[in-house]
Amino acid sequence: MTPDTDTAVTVHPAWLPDAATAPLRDLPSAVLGAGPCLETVRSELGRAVPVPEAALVVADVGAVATPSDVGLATLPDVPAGGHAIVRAPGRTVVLGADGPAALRGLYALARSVALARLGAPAPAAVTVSAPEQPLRMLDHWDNVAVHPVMGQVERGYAGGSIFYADGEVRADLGRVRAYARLLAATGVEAVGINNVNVHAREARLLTDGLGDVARIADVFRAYGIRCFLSVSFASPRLLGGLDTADPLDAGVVAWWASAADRVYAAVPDFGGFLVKADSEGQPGPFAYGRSHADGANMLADALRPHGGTVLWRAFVYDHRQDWRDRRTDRARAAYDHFAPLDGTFADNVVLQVKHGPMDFQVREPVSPVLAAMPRTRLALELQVTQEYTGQQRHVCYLAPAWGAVLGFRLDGSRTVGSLVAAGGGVTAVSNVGDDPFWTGHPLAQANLYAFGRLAWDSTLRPEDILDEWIALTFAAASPVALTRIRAVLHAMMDDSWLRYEGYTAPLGVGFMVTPGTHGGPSVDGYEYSPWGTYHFADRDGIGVDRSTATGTGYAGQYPSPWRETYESVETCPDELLLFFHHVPYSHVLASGKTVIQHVYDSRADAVESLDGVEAAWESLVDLVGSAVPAAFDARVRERLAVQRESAVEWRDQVRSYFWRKSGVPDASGRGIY
Ligand code: GCW
Repeated sequence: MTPDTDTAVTVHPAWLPDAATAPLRDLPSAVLGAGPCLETVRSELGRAVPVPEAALVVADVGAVATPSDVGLATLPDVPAGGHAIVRAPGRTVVLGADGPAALRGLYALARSVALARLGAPAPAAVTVSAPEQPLRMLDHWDNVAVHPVMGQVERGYAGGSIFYADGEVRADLGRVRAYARLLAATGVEAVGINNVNVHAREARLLTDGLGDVARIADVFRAYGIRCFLSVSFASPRLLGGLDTADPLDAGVVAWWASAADRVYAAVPDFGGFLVKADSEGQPGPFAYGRSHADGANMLADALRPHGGTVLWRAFVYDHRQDWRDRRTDRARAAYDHFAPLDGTFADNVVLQVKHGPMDFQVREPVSPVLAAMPRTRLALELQVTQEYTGQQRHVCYLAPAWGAVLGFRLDGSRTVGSLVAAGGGVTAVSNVGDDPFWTGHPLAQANLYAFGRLAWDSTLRPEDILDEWIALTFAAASPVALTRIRAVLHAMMDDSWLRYEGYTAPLGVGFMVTPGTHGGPSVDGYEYSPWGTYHFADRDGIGVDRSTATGTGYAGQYPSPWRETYESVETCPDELLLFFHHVPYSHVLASGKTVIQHVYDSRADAVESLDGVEAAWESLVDLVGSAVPAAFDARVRERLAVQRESAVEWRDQVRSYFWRKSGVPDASGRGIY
């Protein structure tokens, strides 16, 4: 299934190497249906034959009048947005609800063929699959022009942008095509192609850049993926020459309506606008005394005639707070701003809410906003790019963290996955750049893969998703090699998120990172800053009192039973203890250890557990080369060495900091400075 690319660019095939797709391409096949995705199916497959001779039939169910059209006796039900795969004697039939779904069904078949090599049980004669989340989107924080501080990809750890180079949209979109193909195979169906911090050059994508946006959208369309643009709320002033961006101003309303008309003239299936407003310095409705609903609904009106959607971000807080002020709590901000607006957003507005109340930390409680707005369409926002989770230098497989969020019963009964599936879906910040391995660390590809799969089905187990990724990525390995690679990658990756948590900020307190870059340890880096991210460590204790009784009241934003669970030091889960409470170092955790001894032990244990990781990868030396380029192996080794160095730094700084602060010796007697 080699796509007909127009590119000279060579990239790693990630989870779609030839070996993973050859078993299907080698079959005589028939494809029924029209449109760009069915054309992609045709380009993926080999020899075309009439249906009666075909061993593989792929069809858009809309193009199928009778079962015999696809060589079957009966047709299965095909769910909206999904596919059915029928394995009849001598023939496999993939039926998609539409063109994109047929294409995704083809990739699902490739996945199941690959999994069979890992010994997965044979699939049933008919398997049916439908997406759990309507919206399954990746956001790119890519700038067209290189930003003086943030570079080309804000929080990017994989090189430059795949979309933009030299201040323009790339002439060769071959890498974008290869990316679209990979995403389609995970189930992702939308992308935001520019940074939510919209600078001057990027704002113009909405106007004079539309021809280029259309070129990008053409590429994604062939893979069933819609494009969104991040827009500046100040566009009427920046681009339209108006003297206001007031959402209730008639001139502003008219400007946005005609801007939307022009976008849809260029990109008929355009997804809509993604907006970061009144957040970290981005313009918004507050400047005009208007609410977020006023702002979002005005944009929604402009998009409505075309079927477009506004994705409005809830990441709104005071980033100029006074660290001396203990009553202001950044964690409260999204709820305080948005919960009172429930029921006031237009029906084509989706409020995009970060998974935690702070900012993509390695451990946070689930955002209470997700339970507080039953009359608003909501999307969960995750971060695949590893801003606070190792920056694609550390191995940190995030599927367990995301699975825990999606499966969390936030109102005591419904999971987060089901709450957002009701009207929105799941979005995430992409970790991809123009790096030959896409993601900097080759093993970080698994996070990109896992995001799409969890958006499709949040009940998938992280270790099973990893199996899929391994079976596909290493499809060229011999069965013996594959078994060994699988064992080693599970050992390296299954617990890598917990390992990363183990040597970084403890017990949910968060941050402790180098200001600006957010990489590497700096325990007090943000302690006296205006960003609202404090741990409040002193000689006696640490943590943030967010209880209702004595703290900021954040715990009271949760529905029962969580408000009670988090309110009390006794019932608050250990892993979130310092997020919700300020406790003495002598506080005893459920594990029986004191907080301070836990801080000492976990940092040291987590670094010691890296020995296993490096040794395990090295044991694969003769095996991985059969399935991936030698450079893959070299890159993994290089990153493992960097991870160790960084993890040691984390361990030593955090342990030494708390020893110096508290004067409490480490009972284990391990090195401290
Ligand atoms: O995590 C923070 C990042 C910013 C980012 C912001 C956001 C795009 O440090 O770089 O800005 O979140 O989500 O808007």
